[in-house]
Amino acid sequence: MNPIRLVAALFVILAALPALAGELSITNAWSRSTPPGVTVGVAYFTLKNHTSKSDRLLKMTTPVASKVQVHRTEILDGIARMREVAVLHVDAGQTLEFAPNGMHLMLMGLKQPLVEGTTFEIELLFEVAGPRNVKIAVRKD
Ligand SMILES: [Cu+2]
Repeated sequence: MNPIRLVAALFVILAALPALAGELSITNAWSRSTPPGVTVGVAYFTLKNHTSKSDRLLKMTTPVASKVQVHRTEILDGIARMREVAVLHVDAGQTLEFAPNGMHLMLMGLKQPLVEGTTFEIELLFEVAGPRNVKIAVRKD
């Protein structure tokens, strides 16, 4: 198969994926590189609950940090503050965007700098959908 046909075939397969009902998906996962000595990092992604059931995030772990939390950035009187979202709910059919200045995953106690061009994994455990292992691509800050 020539490369163009292969790409076209892959595209058809990828385009068909959202049609598979019942998926809780995490896409576009990325993080920022961190300078040496910095012990906190972030991760962003798009979380889509294509299932017919509401779900809840129970737990997150990653080899690169001692703790992962869901945070929300709020601007109050021109000052950005981060608050922990103690329990993250995602309704049936809901899409949640984790993005700069909004919701994000906060990686605390980084064990190593996050280096541009590398990837790391975060395992998210959902009450209904079960575990999701997400590969996070580190970009330049
Ligand atoms: Cu934060």
